[in-house]
Amino acid sequence: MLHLQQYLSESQQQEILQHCREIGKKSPLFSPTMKNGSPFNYQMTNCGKVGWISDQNGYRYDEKHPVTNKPWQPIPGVIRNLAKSLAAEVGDYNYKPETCLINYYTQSSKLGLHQDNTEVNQKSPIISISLGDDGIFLIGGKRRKDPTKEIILKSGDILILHGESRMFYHGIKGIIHGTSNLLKSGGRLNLTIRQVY
Ligand code: MD3
Ligand code: FE
Repeated sequence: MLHLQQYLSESQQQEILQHCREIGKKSPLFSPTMKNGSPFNYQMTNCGKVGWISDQNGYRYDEKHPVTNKPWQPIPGVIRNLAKSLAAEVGDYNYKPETCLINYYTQSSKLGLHQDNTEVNQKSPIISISLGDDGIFLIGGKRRKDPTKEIILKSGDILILHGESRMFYHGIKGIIHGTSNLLKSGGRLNLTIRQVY
């Protein structure tokens, strides 16, 4: 795992945020549910050929927004190019950014410890971009019971999950409200770019 702290400048963060707002107009944030119907306590949307969704039928990559039933918007060029150059940093010169999951966390949001295993391709790196309030990120190991450590993800930070760390258990314990003024109404946005296939 590579943690690039304060990697993005203020203006790069603003530019990516603006793209997220545009995406949100056509593909609004939604609250996914688990198989048992209980909602996740954060909201999400996607861009790219496919997007990660979860509902009564379980989780999967789908070509359409679950509420509007319209195709996702393309991944903005700046985000695609950034992801490609970051993947190259860890030795993947053939990276295809196929999807970008946009998660939005408010004060009470969290994301329990889990492994990312929906992707057909579980070898390509995952690129994460943090914007807004600090996130308290937990990272463990390959087994759920492995000890975890806390890492604070700040606005402009990048995480690259590659090699062994790609399959490590991880989650978001919470966010620290009021630690950034990038988002006018507070909260934290995380963009996760993946090559799914
Ligand atoms: C570590 N998102 O969407 S991003 C997820 O902040 C997810 O929204 C968190 O976990 C968020 O699945 C964490 C950083 C991240 C992404 C993928 C990983 C960390 C990871 C995959 C393996 C290990
Ligand atoms: Fe994850």
